Amino acid sequence: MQFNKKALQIYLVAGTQNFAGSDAEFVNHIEQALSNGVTAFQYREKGPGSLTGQRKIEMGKKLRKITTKHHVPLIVDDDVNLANEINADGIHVGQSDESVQKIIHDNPNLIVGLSISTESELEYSKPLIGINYLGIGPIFPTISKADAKPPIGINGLVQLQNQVSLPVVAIGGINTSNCQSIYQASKAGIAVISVIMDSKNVKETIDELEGK
Ligand code: TZP
Ligand code: MG
Repeated sequence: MQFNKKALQIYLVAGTQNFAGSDAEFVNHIEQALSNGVTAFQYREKGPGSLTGQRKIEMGKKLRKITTKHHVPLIVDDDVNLANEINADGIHVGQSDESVQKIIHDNPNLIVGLSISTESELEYSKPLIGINYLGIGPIFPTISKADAKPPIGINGLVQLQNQVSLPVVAIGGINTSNCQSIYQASKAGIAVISVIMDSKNVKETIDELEGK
């Protein structure tokens, strides 16, 4: 799958569990983000309060419509069946998810992203062929992932990133106050949940993340 790394600049990750509001308000909030500068969207319906079954599929279809309308790639977290069912552009997997090499082999048309948090996870990823980008983090402490690994800091990001040639997106605890420190140290894009999902003014928040 051809992948433009510019999509990683401001990568929004979210599921309904990350939003205080109805399903319809969630879709509306995501659409605001898509129309104000978000460059990729990952549908990550996971953890307490998340949708399952048919409701997750229905939500995925709505998100497919709005991402297509705004020309933003749609990546599905850790659910290849859903990714195929809603005709998503990609799949994002973690270390413990279904064999990454099998996913790549079975889904040659999907963008594939892999999460990396440590040196040993990086070593695991090196022989894999066909990954399009790496998600590295958590960089800072996060409230959005219950089983997050310890934060690796900006030094950890740079150390891991220096060992790979794949495009990288940094994730975990990134907000409007600390994003500049990432841009100064690294060419990685940023992936965020709460700074956008909790924002009362999505346009202003994204402008700040863009350094405007
Ligand atoms: N993976 C590592 S940290 C994280 C994920 C999904 C959560 C990021 O959320 P936030 O609110 O931007 O810290
Ligand atoms: Mg996972």
